[in-house]
Amino acid sequence: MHRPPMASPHILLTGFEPFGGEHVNPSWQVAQALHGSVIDSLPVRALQLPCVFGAAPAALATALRQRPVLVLCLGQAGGRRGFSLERVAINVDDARIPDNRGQQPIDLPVVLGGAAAHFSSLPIKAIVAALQHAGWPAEVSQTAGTYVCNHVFYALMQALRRRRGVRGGFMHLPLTPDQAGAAAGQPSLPLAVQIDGVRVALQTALSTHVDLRITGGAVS
Ligand code: PCA
Repeated sequence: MHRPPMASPHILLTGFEPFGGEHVNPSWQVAQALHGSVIDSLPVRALQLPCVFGAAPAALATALRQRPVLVLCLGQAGGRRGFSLERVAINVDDARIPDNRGQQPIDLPVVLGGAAAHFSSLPIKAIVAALQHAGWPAEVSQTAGTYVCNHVFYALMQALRRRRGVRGGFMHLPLTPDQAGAAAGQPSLPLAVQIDGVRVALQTALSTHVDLRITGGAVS
C-alpha cells in the first residue's frame, strides 16, 4: 500500500515573489538563504508564495499539511526601517495596487464569516528585544496592511487555530539597498543583516514560551 512520506518536524519559512515593479523581494531572498539551515535541531524549509490573493494562502495550506512545528511568513514592506513583527491580522482585503494576477479586491473578507482579527502566536516582544540587542532596528507593528501579506497572515492564523502547539506569525522586512524603492529614497537594510535577523527571530521563537511583558505599543 502506498503511504505518503512521514512529515518530519521542521520550520516553515515563507517569502513572496517580487511585486509592485521590483525585481527582487527580500522576503524570498532571506527565506531562500535560510532554506536547509538547522535551528535548534529543526531544519528550515523555505516556500515562495505568489503575490496573488487566493493562490498564496492555497500554497501555504499545502505546506501546512507537512506539519511544521513553527511557521514564519515574511513579506516586504517598503517604507519600514527595520524588522516589523506583526501583532495582528485583520479579516479584510483592500488592495491599493493589483496583485501579480491583476486582482484588486476592495473591502472583501479574507475568510467569509471569520473573526474580525487573529493575533500572532509568536513571542513578538521577545523577538523585537533580541533583534534590538543585536543592534538592528526592530519594532512591533500594529498593522500588516490590507494587501496580500495581511491576507496570508490571516489565513495562516485561521489555519493554526486547529493545530495545537504550532505557533506562527508574520514579519515584514524593509527593502534592500539595491531595490528601486531604496534608490528612490525609502529606507533599507542590507540582505546579510536581514538573513541574520530572521535567524535570530526563529531562534528566539523556539526558545521563548512566554513572551516578555515590555511595551511595544503605539499611541496612534
Ligand atoms: N509584501 C506585500 C505583499 C507581498 C510582499 O512581500 C504586502 O505587504 O502585502
